Amino acid sequence: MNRKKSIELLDLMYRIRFFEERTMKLFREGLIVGALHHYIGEEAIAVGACATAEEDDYVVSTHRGHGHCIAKGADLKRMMAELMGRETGYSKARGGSMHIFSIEEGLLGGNGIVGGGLPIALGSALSGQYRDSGQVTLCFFAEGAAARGTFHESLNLASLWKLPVVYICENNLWAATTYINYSLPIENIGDRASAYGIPGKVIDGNDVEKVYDTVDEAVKRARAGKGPTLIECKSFRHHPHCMVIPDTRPQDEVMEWKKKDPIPRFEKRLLGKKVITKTEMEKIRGKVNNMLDEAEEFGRKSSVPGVETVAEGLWA
Ligand SMILES: Cc1ncc(C[n+]2csc(CCOP(=O)(O)OP(=O)(O)O)c2C)c(N)n1
Repeated sequence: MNRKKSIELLDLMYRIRFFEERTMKLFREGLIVGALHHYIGEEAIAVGACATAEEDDYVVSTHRGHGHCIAKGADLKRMMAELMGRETGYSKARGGSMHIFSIEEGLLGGNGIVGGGLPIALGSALSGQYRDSGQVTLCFFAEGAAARGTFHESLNLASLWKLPVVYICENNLWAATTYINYSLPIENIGDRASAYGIPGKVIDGNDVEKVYDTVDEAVKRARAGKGPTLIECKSFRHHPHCMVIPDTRPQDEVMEWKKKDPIPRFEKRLLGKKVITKTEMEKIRGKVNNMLDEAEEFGRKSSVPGVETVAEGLWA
């Protein structure tokens, strides 16, 4: 991976991490309401995967979707405004954290329904194939969704029709408060690929370069008309399921995974290879912090939609 690309990936990982930290602060201040699921600890997956996509490729996200949106190029100001319930937000405050949608950026939305994104990705992949547009769909979901029927139905059809879609399973081991052993009888979700006759990979989801290389190969395969790939990325979220649920996970497990934090790990690798200096890193962090200051300010200054607009966007 060249220097420019490496720095771009690090920059995006900072954007996600700092965005998430800022939203925690705003939630505590009461400026963000509703469910807020943080992606901290999993940044390498969204960033590595989305960096392989073209601008007009599609991304289908989840309830834990801020990282996917930022990695695909969403505007931090409009995202923050959406979370703060302002009219300048991506969905004019109709969606909030879980429903950031932007067709211009190829973001086909987060989803409050676990496994709800899989059939949507099937549709967008079919659309890309039908129009012969060359567009690929990246479909993110987590291990909880791999136990749903939508997973089977989607992968079955996608394989049968050789649709241009890459399935990226973010396995963070816990579905809310349920440990993976209670809901899945196998260790690797990636192994299920063979049941659909497609390639399956099981990778370290905290290694951004590994994610990039693996998804890149799958995207090229999909674009060449050879069909889907299932990629399981092993990772962990650093924080509880969402802001209003206390952490029920063993704290020693959380501490162990924090040692594998994808950001310091990538920083260390880049410093070791002399791709970047500590001063340059500080500079990027400063820039991202400023962007977040601006996003917060934008949200604070934007108005809440007027009650007279409540029916806008609804079909009569
Ligand atoms: C169909 C459905 N069932 C249950 C829920 C409640 N719920 C919300 S998030 C969640 C856990 C999801 O776990 P996973 O898919 O592994 O994603 P993670 O939160 O770990 O990223 C559950 C059960 C839901 N939103 N949708």
